[in-house]
Amino acid sequence: MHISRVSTILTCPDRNYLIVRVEADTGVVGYGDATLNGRERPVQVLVEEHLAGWLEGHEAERIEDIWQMLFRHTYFRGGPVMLSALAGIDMALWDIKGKAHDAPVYDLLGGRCRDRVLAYLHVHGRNDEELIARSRARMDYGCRVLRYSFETPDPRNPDTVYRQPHQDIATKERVEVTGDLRHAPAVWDSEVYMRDLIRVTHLLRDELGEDVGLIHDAHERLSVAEARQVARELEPYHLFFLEDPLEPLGVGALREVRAASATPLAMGELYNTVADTLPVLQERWIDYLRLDVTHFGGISPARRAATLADAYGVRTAFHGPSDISPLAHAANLHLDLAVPNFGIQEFVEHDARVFSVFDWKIDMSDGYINVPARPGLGVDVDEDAAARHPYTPGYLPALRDAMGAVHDW
Ligand code: CS2
Ligand code: MG
Repeated sequence: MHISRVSTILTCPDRNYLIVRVEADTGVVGYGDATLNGRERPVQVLVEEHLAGWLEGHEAERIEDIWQMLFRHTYFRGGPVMLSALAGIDMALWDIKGKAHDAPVYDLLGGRCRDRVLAYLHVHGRNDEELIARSRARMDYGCRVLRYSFETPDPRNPDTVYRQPHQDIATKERVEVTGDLRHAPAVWDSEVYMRDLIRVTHLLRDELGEDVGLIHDAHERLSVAEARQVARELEPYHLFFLEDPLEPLGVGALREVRAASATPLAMGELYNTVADTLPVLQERWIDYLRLDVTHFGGISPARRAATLADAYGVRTAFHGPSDISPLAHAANLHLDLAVPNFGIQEFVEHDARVFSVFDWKIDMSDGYINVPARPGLGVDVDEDAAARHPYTPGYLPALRDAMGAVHDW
C-alpha cells in the first residue's frame, strides 16, 4: 500500500481546523489534525508545498520511517509549525493503517490497558454563584474532575475584570477566540488574581465537598515567586493538579515551585519534541505531562514521550482544547487507552457545528469516556461540509498589564 496523494482541508465550522488528507493507492483515505491555532496557513503551505510531493509513492505503513525522515531531513528541526505538519501526516497514516487492518488505532499501539478514560471538563463562572452552579451541574452530569476558572473585578477599578482563558462552551463566552491583535487587549494583574484564586478555591472546596477533583490552569502567567506562593497556598485544597504555573522555557525554575509545595504540577502543552520534556521528567518536577498530540508531531512521538514519562513515574494528561479538531481528540483517546501511565484526559466539548464536518460521537458517562471501537481513528470527515465553512482568520487575544506592557497570555 503506497501513498498516492497528500492534501489539506482548511475549514472553519466554528473555529479553524487544518486537516491533512492522505490517500493510499488501495483507495483508503486517512485524516489527521494539523491545526495550529492562529497559524493555520503556514502549516498548510508546509504540508502542501514541501512535504506532500516527497510523501507520494512512499509505503503508507512505514509510519516511523516517514516520521523520522520528515523530522530529520529539514536539518533545522523542531518548532510548532513543523511539528503540527508532522502530526497531521502521522495521524492520517495511523488512520490509514487502522482502516487497512480493520483495527482501532489503540489496538495497533499494543491494545487497551483500560476500558474507559477518566476525563475533565472546563467550568467557568463570571461570579461565585455561576461558578458554583455550573460546577454542580457538571457534577450532576457525572464529572469527577473539573478545571475551574473565574473572573475577578479589579477592586480599584470596577470597570476592569481579570479573567483566565477558558473554553467552557456552555457559557458561550470563550476567551480564546478574538478577531485580531489590533483589538483592545485584555488586562492582567497577577496580585489580584492570586488573592482571588485562593479565595475561590476555598469556596469551591467548601461548597462542592471533597469528592471532586479540582484543576486550575495558571496558563504561564506567573513569575517564579508568584508560582511558588500560589502552589503553597493551594496546598490545603489538594488540587488534582496546578497547570502551567510557569512558561515552558523557564523550566529550571520549576525546581523552586516543586520544593515550595506538595501541590501536584502539570505542564507540557507548549512542548514540541521529546527532548523538550527531558528536564521536567528527569528532575521529577511535574506529576502530569500535558502534551498536545497535534503540536508534538502526532501519535508516534507522543507515545515515545509517554514511555519516557512512565520511567519517571509521571502520568499523561494530554491537552484536549476545542482548538484542535475531533481527529486530535480521537488520537488522544487511543493513546489514553494504550499507554500504561495514563492519568487523565482534558476534554473540551466542541460546538455542535463542528460535528457537521467531523462525524464522531463519544459517549461520556459517570465522568469517563467510552471510546468507540471503530477502525483507524474512528472519525469521518465530510469534505463537502468542510468546503461550506471556509477559513476565517482568527487569533488568540493579547494580554497587557496595568502599565500597558505585554504579559504572557
Ligand atoms: C488551555 C488551552 O486547555 C488548556 O489547558 O491552556 O485552552 C489553550 O489556551 C489553547 O489551546 C490555546 O490555543
Ligand atoms: Mg492549559
